[in-house]
Amino acid sequence: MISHILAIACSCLCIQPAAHAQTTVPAKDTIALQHGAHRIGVRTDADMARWRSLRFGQFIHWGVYAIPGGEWKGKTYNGAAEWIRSWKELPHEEYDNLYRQFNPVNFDAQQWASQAKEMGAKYMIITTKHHDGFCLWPSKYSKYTIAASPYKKDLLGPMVAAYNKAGIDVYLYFSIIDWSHPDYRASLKTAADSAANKRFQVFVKNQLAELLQRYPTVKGFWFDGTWDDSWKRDGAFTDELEQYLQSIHPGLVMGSRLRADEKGARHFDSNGRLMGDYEQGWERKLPEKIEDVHGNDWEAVMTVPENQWGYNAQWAGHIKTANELLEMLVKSVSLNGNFVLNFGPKADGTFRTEEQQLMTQIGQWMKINGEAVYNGTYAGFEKQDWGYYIRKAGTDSVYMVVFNIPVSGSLRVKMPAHTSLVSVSLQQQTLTPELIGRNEYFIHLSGKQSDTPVVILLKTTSGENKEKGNFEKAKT
Ligand code: FHN
Repeated sequence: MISHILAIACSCLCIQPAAHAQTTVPAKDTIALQHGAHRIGVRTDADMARWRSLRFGQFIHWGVYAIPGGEWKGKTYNGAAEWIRSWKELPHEEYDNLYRQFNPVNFDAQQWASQAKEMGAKYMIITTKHHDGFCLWPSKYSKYTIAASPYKKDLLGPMVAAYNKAGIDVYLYFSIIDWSHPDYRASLKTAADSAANKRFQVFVKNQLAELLQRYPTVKGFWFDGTWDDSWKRDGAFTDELEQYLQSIHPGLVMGSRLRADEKGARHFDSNGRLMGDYEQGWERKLPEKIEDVHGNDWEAVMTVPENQWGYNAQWAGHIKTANELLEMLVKSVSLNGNFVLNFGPKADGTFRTEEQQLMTQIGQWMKINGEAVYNGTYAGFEKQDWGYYIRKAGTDSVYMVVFNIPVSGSLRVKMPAHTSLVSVSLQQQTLTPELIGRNEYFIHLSGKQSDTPVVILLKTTSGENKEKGNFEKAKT
């Protein structure tokens, strides 16, 4: 066990057995596990507190798959663009030689970082290598890297430096699936497979240590592809790996996609307890209510189209708008989660116009209203149809982020027990709430329609409401 990640159960919220939204919650531990969760409740150290306060991240999927961009010889691939190598229409030898054309001459790390900053992102996650195995850094453990491309230069170094300079933390996405590596096995059927898998584990460990050594300012890893049977079978290895990475870079933040327990359970161990620092299963979906997250830290990752992460020249289906994405961000924060929005740059290192526009639109709102998002937490107020409440962590300030203004223009606010309302404001302008029930108000927004979410600040205080009113409970 790692002492600094051992957090003593701090409240009844923390000691509830963790459970994935789709699994049943066991009442108590029943199975003796050596490689299950090593912590009860959330991590309470400064590194984790920082991750939790950032709330909004940018995901970047970038690699040689940006060259075909979801198309090959006039045909369109139906899946996610970064999976195109698995399509029978594109022979492996051809895909595996695309790196010879990967030359992102227009890549400008400063520009990437400044547009992420403009959008309001406080952290970013970059695909150091995706399932195809192509490394964006010149790894000494692989020949299939940026060093072998016409571009030749390391992409990660300048990226990490530029984002850090812009005040943005960097996390490294790393795929355990590696289609390029001769020892990679999805499942282990023979003794030879097992031997190859052992060698592959050493390779993975070496590459991860190399990344930490090359880019020491990174804050954590974002693992992917850990659903393979070969990975799930060796819970002891995944546990040792997590501890090894923590030992060389104390404080790293790593989600629940890294480990399996000795019975092959992922995300949550066989007793239903979260393994890793936060729940990493919220991909292209969000929880509905606070109970769904069981007191755990969590993060959602989201695509702009339905399921495209890498660059796809032909975005199809519904394309999310800035307001939809802002609603997802706000909803996540209101439920104690982080929200990470994905972008898939082109092979030349530039971003498509639609993504640039989204970053600008989101950024315009964040510039004015970001204070409601950063360091935001669940507010403990009864949810209303107009939108979401977010509490600034550890304070009496609660933001109402309004996405649906009712036709009446009146927003219902029910104060939680033993909490009273001190003041209401909308961008420095004081609003006068109308008491309509016991500790229940209308905030009138008549005439204040808006194209973007409206943020109202409630200052509250603990204690009973002195403004009693004359309300009598109906006898029924
Ligand atoms: O297969 C990948 C997919 O391409 C993408 O990288 C996403 C990002 O979370 N992860 C995997 C699917 O879960």
